Amino acid sequence: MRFNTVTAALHLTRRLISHAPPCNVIEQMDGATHVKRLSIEGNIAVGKSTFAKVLKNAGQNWEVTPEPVSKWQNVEAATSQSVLSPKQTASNLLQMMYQDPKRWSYTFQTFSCMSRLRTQLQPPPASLLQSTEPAVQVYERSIYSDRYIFAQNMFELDCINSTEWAVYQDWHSFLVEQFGSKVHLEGIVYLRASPQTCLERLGRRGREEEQGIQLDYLETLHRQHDNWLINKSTAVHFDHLKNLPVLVLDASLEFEKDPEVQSALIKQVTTFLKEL
Ligand code: UDP
Ligand code: D5M
Ligand code: MG
Repeated sequence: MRFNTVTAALHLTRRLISHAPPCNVIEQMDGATHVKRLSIEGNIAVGKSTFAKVLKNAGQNWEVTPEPVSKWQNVEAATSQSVLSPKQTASNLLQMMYQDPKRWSYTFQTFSCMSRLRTQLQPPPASLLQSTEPAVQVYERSIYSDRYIFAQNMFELDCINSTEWAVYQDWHSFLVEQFGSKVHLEGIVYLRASPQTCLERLGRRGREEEQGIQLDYLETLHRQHDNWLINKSTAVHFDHLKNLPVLVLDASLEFEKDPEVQSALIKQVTTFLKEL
């Protein structure tokens, strides 16, 4: 009898889950504003984090989620294996990847994609959900740039072998399909500047692990971005990604300390959002 009751409850729960609308629809049903989800994409050091802060400070209803670089610089602290013995040192996976890309690129891709997936699965903060104004959740990069920019580039540069690439694509597709609309975006903002400008900004930022990066690596990443987001020649495997609106912003302009350039860029994002 007890077994039957539990089984019936389980059946009911499964039915409710299988008929549950995606979370963004729930938000609309609750009367709260639909939260639009955007990612900011672009080459290394083009200015994504800086632009994300500009958006956040613009006084609008924008929540920004930065890239979890510090987790990649200290793997133990980012995982449950956080208690290090005196002989152990923290693993800086970002540094390991740049120092020995053939050995560590695949490992890096697994960790970066998992950390981004966790981030993209977080529900928007209550302040956005309760807002009556249009609200936007902005991510710095996404599980899609992980695959269609970096992992693909590493494969083409022979830092990931064909077996690793096949395994990567298999689990990446599986995760995106399983999590469905929870990881969908409504649009992409592509910050675009020449690889030379990115190299100069990278030097200015002075992140230690990146100091060996050469112009030709930034050039390959620039081509990957253009192929995915402008030329649309990259083969993507998810229908929702195929027609995703993309706003290309000219990030070669020095916007960090120029309020006029900033407001021109914000205006373009605001217009783009209205059309989504
Ligand atoms: N930066 C700059 N001018 C700009 C935008 C950014 O000099 O208009 C600098 C910024 O201060 C930082 C470096 O470029 O030192 C890289 O910027 P960020 O970390 O935002 O780049 P990301 O890697 O996140 O794209
Ligand atoms: O990106 C942060 C740093 O992390 C930069 O050195 C690029 C690197 N990065 C980010 N994602 C990946 C993946 N998926 N593979 C390899 N390297 C990656 P920044 O652009 O500086 O904010
Ligand atoms: Mg950044």
